[in-house]
Amino acid sequence: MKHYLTTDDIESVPKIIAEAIELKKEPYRFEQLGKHRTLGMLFFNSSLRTRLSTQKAAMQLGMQVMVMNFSGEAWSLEFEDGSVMNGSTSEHIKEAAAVVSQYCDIIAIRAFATLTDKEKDEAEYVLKSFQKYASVPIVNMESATAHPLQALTDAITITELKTKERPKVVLSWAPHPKALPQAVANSFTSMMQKMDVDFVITHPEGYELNPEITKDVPIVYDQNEALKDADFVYVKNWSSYNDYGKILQSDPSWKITAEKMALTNNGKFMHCLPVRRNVIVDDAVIDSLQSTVIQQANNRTFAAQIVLKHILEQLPKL
Ligand code: SN0
Repeated sequence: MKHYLTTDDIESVPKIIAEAIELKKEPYRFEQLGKHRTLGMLFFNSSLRTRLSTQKAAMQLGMQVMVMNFSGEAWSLEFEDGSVMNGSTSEHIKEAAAVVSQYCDIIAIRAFATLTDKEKDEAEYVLKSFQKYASVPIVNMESATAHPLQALTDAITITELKTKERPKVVLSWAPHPKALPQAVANSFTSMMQKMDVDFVITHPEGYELNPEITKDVPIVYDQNEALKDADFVYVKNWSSYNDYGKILQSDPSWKITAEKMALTNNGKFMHCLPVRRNVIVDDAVIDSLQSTVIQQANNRTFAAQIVLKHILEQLPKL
C-alpha cells in the first residue's frame, strides 16, 4: 500500500481484516518495523479516537509520533496555485507539505468537509494537495468525502461479531442538531460493497448520498421496513449531499430506540462516535449489550496499525 486515502487503496478487504484480527492478538509483533520511522499527524479538526488510536497503532509498530493541530497553531495555509499571498494565508501548501516530509516518513491528515463548497470538498483539495506536494505516503484520518480508517474498523468489528455467513447490515440516517459531513457514511457504504453482506441504506427523502458511491445499494425510505431482521444497525447523521451541507429536516422519529432495535434480528447497534445521546440513539440502546461502540473504538487501533504496517513495508530501506 502506497497511500491510504480511500477504501479503494485496500488490495484485499478479507485479507486485511484477517491480518488486523491476527495483529490484535499480538499487537507488538511488528515492533521493529517502525523503528527510526516517524508518523506526523496533522489535524485541521477535533479528534479523540482517531488521534489516540492512530498514535497507539504507530507506537505498537515502534514508530515515533509527532502531532500538530493546524487550526490555531500552524501558519494558515494557502492552497491556491499562483495566488498572490497578500491576504490572510501565511504559508503555501507547496512548502508546508514538502517541509513536513523532511521530518516524517508518513503523514496522516484530518481535514473535514467545508460543507459549503461542494466542488472543493469533492476535489479533496486539502488531502490531495498534501499528496501532491509531500514526498512521503499520506494516510486519511477523515477527509471531506471519506473516513477509510473508520470503515476498516467497522469491517473488522462486523467480521468479529457476525453469526452468519452473510449478515444483513443497515446504514440508518439519524437526526442531529449540526450539519455533519457525509464522509463516514460514504466510506462505510464503499466498504460494505466490498464485503459479503446484505446491505441496505435508510434515510428520509432528500438525504441521498452521492450516487457514484451508493451505486446499486437499495435505499429504503421507511426506516422500520429497513430495520427488519437486521444483524447490524450502523447509525450516522449526515447533511444533504444534493442540497449540499444543508439540514433538510431532523425528524426525531428517526432516533434509534429500543422499540426499533426490537424489529431487528437481535441486531447490534454501531456508531463511529462521538454520538449525541438521546438524539441519535436512546441511552437504553447505547448502554445495552447490543451496542458495539466501544469494541469499534478499540478496533480503530488495529485498523490504523494494519494500514501503517502495509505502508511501512513499502518504504525504501533505511
Ligand atoms: C464527525 C463527522 O464526520 O460526522 C466525525 C465523526 C468521526 N462528527 C462530528 O463532527 C460530530 C460533532 C458533534 O457536535 O456531534
